[in-house]
This record gives sequence, structure tokens and C-alpha cells, in this order.
Amino acid sequence: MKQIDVQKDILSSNEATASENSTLFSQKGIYVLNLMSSPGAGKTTLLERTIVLLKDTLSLGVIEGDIATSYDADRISAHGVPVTQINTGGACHLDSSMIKNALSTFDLDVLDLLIIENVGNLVCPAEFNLGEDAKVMVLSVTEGEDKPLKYPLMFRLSRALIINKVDLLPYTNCSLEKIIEDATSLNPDLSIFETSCTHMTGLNAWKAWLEKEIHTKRTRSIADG
Ligand SMILES: Nc1nc2c(ncn2[C@@H]2O[C@H](COP(=O)(O)OP(=O)(O)O)[C@@H](O)[C@H]2O)c(=O)[nH]1
Ligand SMILES: [Mg+2]
Repeated sequence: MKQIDVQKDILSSNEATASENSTLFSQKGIYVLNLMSSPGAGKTTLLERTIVLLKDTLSLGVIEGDIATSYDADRISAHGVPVTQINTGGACHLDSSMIKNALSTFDLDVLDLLIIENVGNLVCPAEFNLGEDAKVMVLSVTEGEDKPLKYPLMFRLSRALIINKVDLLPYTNCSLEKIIEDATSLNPDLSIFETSCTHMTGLNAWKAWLEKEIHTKRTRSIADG
């Protein structure tokens, strides 16, 4: 019996385009985040809060990935930030060629920070690099403390974990300590933030992390010429 490893081909072609995207982002001096979580964890709300915190000092752009609708793009657009909606029509993740195609809708010469909100899913988005500088994941406390060990890849590959909806902790049996312990055991370098996007807590530490990331990339590109 002959077997063709389609998965491997898809992933290696995705890597090639991700690498092209990454080179373009570096040439243009754009820092890029790939924001991932299960549906409803609070990605778009976090994005809206982040936009308010940063839009006076940085030029922002957003790519929204969803299976259907432009609901999230409409929420971002209300903040006056350039946004492009990608509808995957069923696919459970974004891939690097979708991002490449969406880039023509932005003025890349003026952008400092591009945030990509991936399709809500704790599995597939982690497998597809988009050319981003960092993967960041959001986990809300209502999803349960068992998620790091059940969905380890996303926790392993992310640079930062935002534990959101901490305002709801009193109404759940979720242990923040357990999430932090398990996530750190999978990825000791993970930066962890505890936030409530509705009560506006924990967001300054997240903002400071992001500003430092952007600054570090800029300093590195200047040093590299
Ligand atoms: N209680 C509470 N609700 C939140 C918080 N962040 C987001 N939400 C709510 O969670 C729901 C899903 O949020 P959304 O940002 O659309 O999640 P997404 O699907 O990951 O983009 C919305 O009703 C938000 O208002 C939070 O920190 N606390
Ligand atoms: Mg969303």
C-alpha cells in the first residue's frame, strides 16, 4: 500500500510562506502577534482593550480570522483601527498564505504592530506558523484548570499566556495555581498575565510586556542594519 503524507506537505508549504511573511515584517519593522484561544475566551475583548492602551503611541493593524461573519472586525473597526476579516469558510485555523494575501490591504510602511486574531480553537492554530514574532494565548478561567495538560502544544509554543476572566474565579472551581503550575511545566519560559478584560485588571503588565517585545525587535533590526 502506498501512503502519501499530505499533512507533512501542507505544513512545509505553510512554513515556506510563513518565512516569507516574517522576512517582510522585519523589512517593514512590524511586530506581529498571533493571538489564539478557544472560542469565547476573550481574544477580541483583549484586543479592544489593547488598542485603547496603545493606539496613541503605535500604529496598529488587525487581521481577524473566523469561520464566518465579520462580527469581530466590526468591533475592531469601531476603534478606528485598520482591520481585515478573513473568513476561512470552515477551516479551523489561519495559515500563512491567508495572511500573505491579507497583507495587501494594509499600508505596511506605517504599521508598528499587527495583531492577528486566529480562529477560536485550542488545537489547529498552534500547528500553523503565520510568520509572527510571538504566539500569545488566552485561556479563560471558565474553561477549567485541566486545559494546559489536555492541549499542551499551544501552551508549549506560546510566548505569553493571558489567563482571562479572573473576575469570575469566585463562581468557578478553577485553580489559578494549577493552571500556572501546569502551563509552566510545559513551557518554563512562558510569560503569564492574569487579566479581567471587563474589570480592566492586569492589563498594564500585558501592555508593558508587549511594548518591551516591540522595542526589542526594533533594537535588534537597527543592530542588524
Ligand atoms: N466576565 C468576563 N467576561 C469577559 C472577559 N473578557 C471577555 N469577556 C466576555 O466573554 C465573551 C467572549 O469574548 P470575546 O472577546 O468575543 O471572545 P473571543 O471569542 O475569544 O474573541 C464576551 O461576552 C465578552 O464580553 C472578562 O475578563 N471577564
Ligand atoms: Mg473573537
